[in-house]
Amino acid sequence: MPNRLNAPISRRNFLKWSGAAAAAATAGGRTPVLHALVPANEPGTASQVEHKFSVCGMCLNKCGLIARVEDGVVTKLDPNPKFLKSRGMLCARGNAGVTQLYDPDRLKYPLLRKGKRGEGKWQRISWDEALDYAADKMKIIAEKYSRCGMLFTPGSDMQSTFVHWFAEVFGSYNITTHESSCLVSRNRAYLDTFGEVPFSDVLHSKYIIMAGANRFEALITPDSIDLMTARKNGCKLVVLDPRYTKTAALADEWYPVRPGTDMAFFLALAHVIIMENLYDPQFAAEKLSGLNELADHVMSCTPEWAETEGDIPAADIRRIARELAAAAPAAIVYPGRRTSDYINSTQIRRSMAIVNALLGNWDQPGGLLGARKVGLASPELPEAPFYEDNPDDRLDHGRAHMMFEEEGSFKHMRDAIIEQQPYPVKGWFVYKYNPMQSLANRRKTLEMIDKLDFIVTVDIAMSDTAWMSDLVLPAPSSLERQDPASGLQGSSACACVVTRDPVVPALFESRPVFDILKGIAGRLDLGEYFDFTVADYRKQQLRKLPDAEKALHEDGVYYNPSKLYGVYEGRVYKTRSKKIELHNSRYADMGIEPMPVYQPPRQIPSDRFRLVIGRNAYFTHCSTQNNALLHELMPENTLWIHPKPASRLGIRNGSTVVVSSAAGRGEIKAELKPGIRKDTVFMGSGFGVLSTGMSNIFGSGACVAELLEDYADELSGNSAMHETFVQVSRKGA
Ligand SMILES: Nc1nc2c(c(=O)[nH]1)N[C@H]1C(S)=C(S)[C@@H](COP(=O)(O)OP(=O)(O)OC[C@H]3O[C@@H](n4cnc5c(=O)[nH]c(N)nc54)[C@H](O)[C@@H]3O)O[C@H]1N2
Ligand SMILES: Nc1nc2c(c(=O)[nH]1)N[C@H]1C(S)=C(S)[C@@H](COP(=O)(O)OP(=O)(O)OC[C@H]3O[C@@H](n4cnc5c(=O)[nH]c(N)nc54)[C@H](O)[C@@H]3O)O[C@H]1N2
Ligand code: SF4
Ligand SMILES: [Mo]
Repeated sequence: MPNRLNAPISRRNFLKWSGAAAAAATAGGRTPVLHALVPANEPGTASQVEHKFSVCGMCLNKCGLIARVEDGVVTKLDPNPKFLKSRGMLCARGNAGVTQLYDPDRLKYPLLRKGKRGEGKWQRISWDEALDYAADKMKIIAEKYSRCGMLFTPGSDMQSTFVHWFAEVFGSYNITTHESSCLVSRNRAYLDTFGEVPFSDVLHSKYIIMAGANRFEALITPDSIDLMTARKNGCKLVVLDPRYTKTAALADEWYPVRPGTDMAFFLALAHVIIMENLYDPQFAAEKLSGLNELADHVMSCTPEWAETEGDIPAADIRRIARELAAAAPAAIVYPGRRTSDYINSTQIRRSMAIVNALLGNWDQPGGLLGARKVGLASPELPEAPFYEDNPDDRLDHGRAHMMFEEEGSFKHMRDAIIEQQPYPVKGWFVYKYNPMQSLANRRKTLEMIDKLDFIVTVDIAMSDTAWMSDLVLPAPSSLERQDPASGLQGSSACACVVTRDPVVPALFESRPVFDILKGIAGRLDLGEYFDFTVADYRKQQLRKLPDAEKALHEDGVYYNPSKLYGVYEGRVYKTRSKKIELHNSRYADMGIEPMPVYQPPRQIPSDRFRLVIGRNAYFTHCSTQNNALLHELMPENTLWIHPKPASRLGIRNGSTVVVSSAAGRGEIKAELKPGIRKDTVFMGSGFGVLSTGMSNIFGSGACVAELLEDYADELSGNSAMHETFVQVSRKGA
């Protein structure tokens, strides 16, 4: 019998609400969870209402919020109007933060696996037992396989810095984050062109090309909101996407580009801009390196050629190039964020960066801006110990040409663990990360898990990764913990500092990862490296910002005023040539194409479709599908398919279809969408879960991580999740 995990909870105060919340959540009413949380006051007694600042933790944007706390219960979250990055917005997911806090499916106490991995048999244990167990296992692994025998994977979070610090003092450099399933190709491309990763001054832009990004559903503040304001102010928006997204729907022009061919479009834009002399010659002479080489390179990349590759009409490409150049420098090829899509994603994004370079938009209003200094100081921590018996390199070293040293690639790390080459890794510490759902090829993740002796997951819910672990530790949600300070950037909106203090005390037996790591460090004789509190750490971070504590207390955010444009006046770019590199000589030295060379994507076999992935506005990756409020908006995922091929296959709207790839198989309902290319299908993530601890969604939809093959970007090692071809058939056909 699977363990449902919503067994009685320990905090007496909470009992009077949680039972009602659980009933409401499973009944699936529209707002009863929130109503159920409001305590029933005795007639005539007024409730005590407090308002507390915090920062939303429902996704990575960290929007400022004000929590309304009534008699110790959070009843509503409102946006913090002084928080410029989100422009006074809290999205649907942000509002559903209350439901996350009081979710009956939350993990409540430490659990030790009893049966086989994935069988769902758990034993409740005490924190002392849990920390002893974790420390013992890690000690055995360090002794047997070296300290690098432990892998650490912190997710995107304000406390993740402590996981990095723990890995360092424990002595393992095998640490990867979500970044190698997310944005490392974009970062690589812009670092290797401009010397840094830019922000987009969307608000002041006059012309934006958005390719492979969906800002009105995949929310990035302030860009999503600024794009709306910019549009009202006359900014033109051109979207390239094989599907008709909400962003496409709100654009001036939408082109259902053939997936994987964007580089042809951007090389053609460069062709027109150079051949028609539409760039600023002074900017080019002063700031660009390799213009002649680029001119030769794009000579044959005509709009007519690009049309045959990407299905975007040549006349439109030529017109767009001219319009874009006329709007420059307040014109942007939007750099995007998730670029875990193709095996040549770094070079695709390089072609986009190169067009930005030709627009002369760097450091200009309405263009691309370099990062500003927020002013946080690095806390002074003791020097981490050095362990002589460690291997020379990270486990995934050398598996891609240009991986980031400190990040590596989780896809390659997983392969290396399966192969046990060049050395065995046997333990895994997972924090706020769910690769069983977010990493392509779930079967391979299971294969990796089979090779491991010990897995510990720290999460708020029984994610699929927790489900496969040996030890599961309950963490408080973002509203219940004290976090370090975090510096945020966001185009022209801000360079600011935020932090968190508990809005309500931590529920159940949950403990912040800082306390968990400190507890394990103490048991491993590494206690001296964790001889501080989160408050001490934060104080040190803020030591160079004398006004910050007061501002954080009074406004919930601290701004460090800094120059916005013209920051690069008199400065050199952080590249080898000290200029913007259209031609990258470092690449040439390494045997990598110094300029993006177009490679047509692999042909889709006639009986298959290309599977593409992406988000909608109410789910964060794979972590909010089970949230009672958001679950109502989309109770399961579907397969978007064009009506023409659907009719050929006898598939109707709502038919259950079988989707299969070289990696796996799934059953899912079809959603007929005229706004998707006929050769492409789309699937959202986070469903088809293995964990019965996700009570709202268990048994619903299909798992896209099961279907995706694990290709990788050759340069950055980023996951390449748009390279999978699938067969689709009506179930029972
Ligand atoms: N609501 C919500 N907002 C989020 C997140 C979330 O989970 N939920 N996550 C945050 C994070 S971590 C990230 S990285 C960002 C991601 O932000 P984005 O990168 O903007 O988001 P995606 O939804 O992955 O959008 C990729 C789009 O590319 C399209 N596409 C696929 N193949 C091609 C192609 O070959 N060419 C072109 N031109 N388009 C193609 C897909 O159809 C999809 O619409 O969103 C952030 N914001
Ligand atoms: N199919 C598919 N795969 C993708 C993507 C996609 O669009 N489609 N997008 C890719 C991208 S861009 C990214 S960034 C990655 C994201 O990949 P992940 O980081 O793995 O995704 P999340 O859903 O954010 O998973 C976070 C985990 O953190 C837990 N969690 C949430 N809040 C807290 C908290 O306060 N404390 C703790 N301890 N745990 C918490 C959640 O329960 C969940 O298990 O996925 C990548 N993979
Ligand atoms: S975009 Fe939405 S979910 Fe993300 S931090 Fe902001 S309010 Fe929260
Ligand atoms: Mo991401």
